[in-house]
Order: sequence, then C-alpha cells, then structure tokens
Amino acid sequence: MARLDVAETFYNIKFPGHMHTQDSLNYAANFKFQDTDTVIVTYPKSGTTWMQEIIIMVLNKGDPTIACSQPNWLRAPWLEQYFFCQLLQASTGPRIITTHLPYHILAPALRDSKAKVVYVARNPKDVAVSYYHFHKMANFLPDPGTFSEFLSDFLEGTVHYGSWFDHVKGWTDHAQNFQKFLYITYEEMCQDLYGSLEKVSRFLQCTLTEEELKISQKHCSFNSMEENIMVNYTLIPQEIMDHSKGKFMRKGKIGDWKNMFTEEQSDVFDAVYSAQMADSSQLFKLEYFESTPKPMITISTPASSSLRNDSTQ
Ligand code: PPS
Repeated sequence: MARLDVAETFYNIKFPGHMHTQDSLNYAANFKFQDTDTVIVTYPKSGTTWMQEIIIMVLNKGDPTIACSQPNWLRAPWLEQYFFCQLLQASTGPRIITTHLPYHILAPALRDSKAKVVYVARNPKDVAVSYYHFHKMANFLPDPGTFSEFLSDFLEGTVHYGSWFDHVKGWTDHAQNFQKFLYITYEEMCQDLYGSLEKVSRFLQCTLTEEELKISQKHCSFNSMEENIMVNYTLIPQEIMDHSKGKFMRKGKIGDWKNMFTEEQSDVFDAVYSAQMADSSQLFKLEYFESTPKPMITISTPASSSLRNDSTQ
C-alpha cells in the first residue's frame, strides 16, 4: 500500500493515506484498551519518538537490548495506522501504544479504561518548524510550500492530524477524566532528562536505580538516539522518507523557531495563540514553553488521583 498522495479525512481531519484507512481510523476510535496499556499521546513533532524511547528504557530498567534491536514503530505502534493490529500482536511485553489522535476522537474508547496516558506537549512554534521540515522529507505528506504558506495552514489547523490548539486543549482540559494521566513537555525533557525519566518511572510504577536512570539518560540523549537506527527512521526506504532532504532527528533543540520565523510571523502566531488558547482551562501562555516548564497538571496515579492546575501564570 503506497497511497503516498492520498489523504484520508476522518472527523474532518486529514491523515496520510499511506498509513491510514477509514477502517484503521474507525478501529482506533473503537479500540478496547486494557488497564495495563501505556498510551503515548502527542501532536506530531512534539517528542513522540523520544517518549517511546524513554518508556521502553524505563520498562526495561535501563537495559537497551529491545531499544537497540526493535524499531520504535514495532515496540510502540501507532493505534490509528492500518498495520497496528499486526504489530501489536508481534510485540512482546507490556503494551505500549502511540497515537496522534485528538481527544474528541479517542476519548470515548479510552476514557473508561485504567490505561496509563502520557501526554507530551511542545512549544507550537518549534512544532511548526519541525513539522515543516518533516513535510519536505516525508513523501506521504503533501508539499508544504513555503514556510509562510505552511504556517498559515498550521495556524488554521488544516495540516494533517488537525489543529495543534484543539489537540492540546482537548487532552489537557480533560485530563481529569483519566485515572492515570501524565502531562510532560518536550522542553522539560530537554532541560532535565534525568528528572523526566524519574517522573515517567514513578508514573509507570517501575522504580529504577540511579545507575539504571543514568544509563537510560545517556541512551535517550539526542546524540545517542540520532545514531540509533531503531529510532532515527533511516530504516525507512528512500521513496517513503527522502533522507537526502533532511533528517528525522533534525536538531532536537528548544527555540529553533527563532531561526525560521520572521518578526511578523511571530506576532501573527502570538495573536492566534492567545485567541485560540483563551478558553483553555489550563491557561497556557506561550512563554510557558520558553521558561523552565513546570508541570501544569500534576500526575494522576492510583495514589494521587486528583488533578490540579499548578500554573501560576
Ligand atoms: S513524529 O513524526 O510525530 O513521530 O515526530 P516526534 O518524534 O514527535 O518529533 C520529532 C522531533 O523530536 C526531536 N527528538 C529529540 N529532541 C531532543 N532529544 C531527543 N532525544 C530527541 N528525539 C527526537 C526530533 O529531533 C524532532 O525535532 P526537530 O526540532 O525537528 O529536531
């Protein structure tokens, strides 16, 4: 199934037809989660692959064998992709499921389960830049045009996988609906990878020793992941990802948007951001991603099941 130029529209959102069908999207929306599942939820380019790696290292207590021998899409398959069932059956160990689906599509299936949900958010300006570059190398995504054109589509929410604003608001505004929900940012992972590993290990109730955490920290660093063919997507054939046009592990930095946005684009973005996020119960300000990101939402675990907003911004 190539379908590189096909887009599947589901709930008014476009998905790459190369990996998605109406059947696979419907299947995802009605999936029967198990209480032991760990579900990684992200808008694209927000740190999905990184969290997949962090979780596999935590669950394996710092043993990199699986992380170095199985591609990430096999050990943490995407729920909405048409080969999901096949991959899930082939995977061993606790089920780690990845999804880019927005809250309103997945919530009915997920809400009543006790599955652990890990939501990773990233500064949307950096997401837009990363996504733009990814469009240029991923042949299953449309030609993004100029950055300015792509940015307009991103702000309007007409890019594949829909609106960043709806995604983040949907999941974080309803975090309290889940029994086990961890919210973490890409920026926090960048600034304190060791602490983030500890946080994920506490959430998954899988304690690691200091030594195991240190091994995991090294393994999950950008430099190490950039070289790991199980996560850097160089295993994907050239006709699907054109590696001559860019790298999946591109820069791995906070604030790269400053090298791409004009002042005017940044002002427009800020205005749209303020308008779109005005009704968010979490009251994210864009600067939140640029300061030391403190958790906006506390971890919900069996021991502390209430959620509260820690934001003072
Ligand atoms: S995808 O296609 O949605 O699965 O992409 P995703 O994995 O969510 O995001 C890719 C970006 O994450 C960066 N990345 C990392 N940054 C820092 N450290 C580590 N270890 C790491 N692993 C992945 C990756 O480089 C992409 O960001 P950009 O800004 O393009 O470099």
